[in-house]
Amino acid sequence: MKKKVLITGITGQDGSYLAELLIAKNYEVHGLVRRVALEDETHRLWRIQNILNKITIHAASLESYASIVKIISKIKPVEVYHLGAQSYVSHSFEDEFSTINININGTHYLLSAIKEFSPKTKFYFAGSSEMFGKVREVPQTENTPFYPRSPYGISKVAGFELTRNYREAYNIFASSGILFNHESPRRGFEFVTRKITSSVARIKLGIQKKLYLGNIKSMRDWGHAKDYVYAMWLMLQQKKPNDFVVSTGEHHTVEEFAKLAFQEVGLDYKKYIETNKKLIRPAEVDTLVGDCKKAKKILKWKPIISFKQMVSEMVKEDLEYVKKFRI
Ligand code: NDP
Ligand code: GDR
Repeated sequence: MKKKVLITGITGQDGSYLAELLIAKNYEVHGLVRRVALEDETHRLWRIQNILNKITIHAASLESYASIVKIISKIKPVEVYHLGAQSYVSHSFEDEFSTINININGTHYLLSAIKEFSPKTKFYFAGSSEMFGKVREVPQTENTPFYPRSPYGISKVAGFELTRNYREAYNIFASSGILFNHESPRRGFEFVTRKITSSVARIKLGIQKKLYLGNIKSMRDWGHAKDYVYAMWLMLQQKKPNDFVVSTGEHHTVEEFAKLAFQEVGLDYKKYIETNKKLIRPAEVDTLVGDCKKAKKILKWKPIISFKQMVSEMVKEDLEYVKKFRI
């Protein structure tokens, strides 16, 4: 019999890659999807269109304990990957309350439902480098103290602590990945990398003139989502639950990303980029770079796709996308 797995956030960047990985590994894949998304399949389910006939979708809400209990007790999954979240840091300043509500309660409800109705289920929590925020040391490891700088970061610290507490207090197999930024052609358009690569494509094709950005000196440790979902799966295949930093160990500024992306199409980024103060966050996280020694040693994981390859892939796919849809 196939192993059953539940993914929250299956319609997102990571959820879609993880679902493909788990289908290939012969799991029976279930996804929690909110009803609003099901009502607008073309726009909201685009990342999983090609696998819709291979997965089972459950309409539910991370805001409702009752709906989560229903799914967990019905499926009793072997593994749960909890990726569903309000994941856009900027938006978390605009809507603190719903970010905190969805991100913390959603995690809490899942952990509680697992404890009560399926205690053997292994649980993965999508922690984030945003938990390090105003970094206490460079590079950041599993032992670096947290100092979140946004409602999003705060919600992820709470989720991380809940996950640890369920592991220690109730013996649940609950692990957290502390994942640094990871991107792909499936990244949401609001994040800086996709904003840049889609703008590069539109500028190259003559349908956009300028690209407005906020803090271009900000540094991120950018990896590829495909590599990172594999690390999530590895975490739940271990004998014991644990927390792992997943990163490349390399960091680049937003400006460097833009320079490379424009170079891909033979353009000089300086001619097209302008900064806009409105895009600067109330509190910024300037320098994130992770040390993933522990993941390398215990999970035998390492990133495969390089920064350059990733930027190139994103620009190429956006050129195709813009040519096709002219948007
Ligand atoms: P995305 O923003 O692409 O996907 C987020 C997912 O969460 C979507 O499926 C979305 O559904 C779902 N979601 C949002 N709100 C709700 C809600 N109220 N109820 C149910 N589902 C909801 O994120 P990523 O795939 O990039 O990230 C996956 C997880 O990993 C997130 O938790 C994120 O915070 C975390 N993370 C991401 C990193 C990255 O660099 N990508 C790094 C570190 C952590 P819908 O399609 O309906 O909007
Ligand atoms: P981040 O990603 O906040 O790191 O969170 P994002 O791509 O939004 O920002 C990265 C950096 O770029 C700077 N920046 C801009 N950002 C956006 N979105 N738009 C702009 O125009 C712009 N100009 C400059 C930002 O200030 C920031 O410093 C992502 C999300 O996936 C989280 O869910 C995840 O937890 C973290 O990565 C790790």
